[in-house]
Amino acid sequence: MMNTSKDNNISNLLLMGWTSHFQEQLENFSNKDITPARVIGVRKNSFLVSDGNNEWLATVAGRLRIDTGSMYPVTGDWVIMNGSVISRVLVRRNTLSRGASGTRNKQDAQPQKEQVIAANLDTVFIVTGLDRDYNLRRIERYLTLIWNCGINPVIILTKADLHQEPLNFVNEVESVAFGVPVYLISAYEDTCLKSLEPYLAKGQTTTMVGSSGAGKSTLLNRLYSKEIQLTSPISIHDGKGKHTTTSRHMAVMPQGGMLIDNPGIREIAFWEVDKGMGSAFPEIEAIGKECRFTNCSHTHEPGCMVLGAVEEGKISIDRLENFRKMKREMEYLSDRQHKSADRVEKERWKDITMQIKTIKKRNSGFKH
Ligand SMILES: Nc1nc2c(ncn2[C@@H]2O[C@H](COP(=O)(O)OP(=O)(O)OP(=O)(O)O)[C@@H](O)[C@H]2O)c(=O)[nH]1
Ligand SMILES: [Mg+2]
Ligand SMILES: [Zn+2]
Repeated sequence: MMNTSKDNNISNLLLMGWTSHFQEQLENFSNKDITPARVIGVRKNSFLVSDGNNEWLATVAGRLRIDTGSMYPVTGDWVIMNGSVISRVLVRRNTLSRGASGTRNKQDAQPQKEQVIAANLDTVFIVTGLDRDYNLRRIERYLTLIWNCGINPVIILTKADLHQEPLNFVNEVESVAFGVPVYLISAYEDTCLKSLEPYLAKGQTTTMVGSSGAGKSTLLNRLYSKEIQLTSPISIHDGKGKHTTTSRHMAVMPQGGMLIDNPGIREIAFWEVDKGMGSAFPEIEAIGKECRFTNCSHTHEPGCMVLGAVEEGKISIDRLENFRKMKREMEYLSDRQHKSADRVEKERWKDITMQIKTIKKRNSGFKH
């Protein structure tokens, strides 16, 4: 059979991560002559899209802009194009989401809005520099965030060249990572970069999260073998990055897959509440099942097995404190999400009651 241009297009899409999940959504379109594309960059209201053959700039249809819900296109989204206008965002496989910063109010310590960092991901690299950026508790937070979103985390410890014995960090991180792969790399010395290649293979989409200055863009450049992203030194005063990367950009890598660079994250606020805690703190959850009280908060209760494990040195108190803090945040979020679901239900009943009233009125009018 001849290779038609349509077949060519599909094979290009497959390389970019197109799957049956997206193909099936096309079956619902009556017009069969449609162009799917992937959002590979977002800057305010302009989007860079690619069909694997060409890249072009796009805007969104007015309808999508009004409906500012979570279906506004983000980097990694698969969309339906109408020339240079995005007319539809296809249902996502997953999203890496967090609570948007700056959306808390006084009464509420938790964020009010979701921020989707990227969509349709296979892996998230947690990039940590082995300088002042290194922080076990922050790694635990990232793990919880990513597990909550149902995506696979991978931990990358970079700047290994700064230390004589960088393996000590790996051992420490592995003790809180519970089977999550940990890679020790140096973007300066190209150490172990080859071991990251499976995450960049054809059809794979990976995104990077981490603080500003962690070394995300430097890593992308090294893996790409070309300086495609700007980088800049961290401040000598506080060791923090300068927020060099300001937009989300997806690079189609020479290895065949896609790697998304992100701006440094200042604050890891949760949005999704799912299995994250259980996956990030499996030993606390397991020991916690043996506590005397089923809803034990592992703070002061008699017969608390978790506190016992801390006493015996099996669990560090810092780790337990981080667990408790996150648990409180999750409970609060889930509580609020249930409350708002209740509110929606109440409003629905209000509507129905109104409709019944109108019908009754109309009917009584007929009698006269
Ligand atoms: N010693 C050492 N320095 C590194 C390494 N990787 C990155 N750096 C340096 O760390 C600094 C910050 O790197 P960037 O890649 O700009 O960091 P980023 O994570 O992209 O930061 P933002 O874009 O601000 O979020 C730069 O000066 C890099 O040269 C490494 O492997 N070893
Ligand atoms: Mg950067
Ligand atoms: Zn307990």
